[in-house]
Amino acid sequence: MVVLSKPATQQFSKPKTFVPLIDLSKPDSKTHLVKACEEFGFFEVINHGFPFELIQELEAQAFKFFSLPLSDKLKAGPPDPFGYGDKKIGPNGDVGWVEYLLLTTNTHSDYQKFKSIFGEAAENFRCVVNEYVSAVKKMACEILEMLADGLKINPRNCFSKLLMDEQSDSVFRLNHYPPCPQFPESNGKNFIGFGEHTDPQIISVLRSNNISGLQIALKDGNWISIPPDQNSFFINVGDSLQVMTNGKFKSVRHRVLTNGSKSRLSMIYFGGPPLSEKIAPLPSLMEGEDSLYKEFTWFEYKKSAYKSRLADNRLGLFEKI
Ligand code: GA4
Repeated sequence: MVVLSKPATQQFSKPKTFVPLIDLSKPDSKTHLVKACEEFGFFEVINHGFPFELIQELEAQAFKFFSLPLSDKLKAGPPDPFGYGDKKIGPNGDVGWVEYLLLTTNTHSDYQKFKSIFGEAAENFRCVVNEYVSAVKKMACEILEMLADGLKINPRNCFSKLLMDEQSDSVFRLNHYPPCPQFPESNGKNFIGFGEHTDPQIISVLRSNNISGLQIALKDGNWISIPPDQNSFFINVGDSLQVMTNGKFKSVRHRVLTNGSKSRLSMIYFGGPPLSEKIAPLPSLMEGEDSLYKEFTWFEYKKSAYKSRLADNRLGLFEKI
């Protein structure tokens, strides 16, 4: 009998860019992860083992949804807080050249909205989303555990347990940036697809098709463009992780610019804690330091975030003076 050996997992390497590129298959990646969170609050990961078929499947479903007539898509809205949204972002007057689906990760309260337009296919759409979300949550938890190792914190699930909790208040988002016509008032500059902001949660895991647009702000306030890569995932430190590390990790300000001719599609998992969770620096990271932040629960932070404008410095309200 011939026993066929499994093909070795394909390894990828990429030319170096400005943004930290972390190969998750390397034994020293935890040190690089910590450094990236301290310096940028942002990094790109490769060799993550995420099933590519799942990405393709979800991308196909998402494009199918976004290519429906607007009148149909609006039936799946408004995003209050889950459902379809067009141009309006959040409840306080922010707008962008984007349409999106905001989805829950652990309940199915958005299901009825899709049933009305997708009919039987709603079931399949939700199944693909659920599979993607459980795989991306697994990756987010592995990264958070590597970060805990890199910071030498015990137990290593101190961050990941918040995402694993049944009550975890996580969100999943599909963003579609249609090609944006050049408006005379834009003076040749790109329009804003999604305005600058930080993410309130613990960690965000983004994957996009090969279309550029994502930018992050450096500590000096300069914006840099992140070259897209459909095989990579891009990770953001969120406000809550900044607080839990007492400011050692930076919640990164980011935004998306539109493209004149091509559609950009991104899928983002925002890993959040349960609503009742106290968000405070981990004692083992304080080493005699005082907390830089007032005490608050995720519920309180979220409530305050939803009163803010996208570009606001939301954490500012919770900093000790
Ligand atoms: C930013 C991160 C996530 O996309 C999001 C966004 C939310 C929304 O689009 O409804 C918010 C924004 C995000 C932060 C401030 C508030 C809330 C829009 C807005 C103006 C889903 C989230 O959790 O916070």
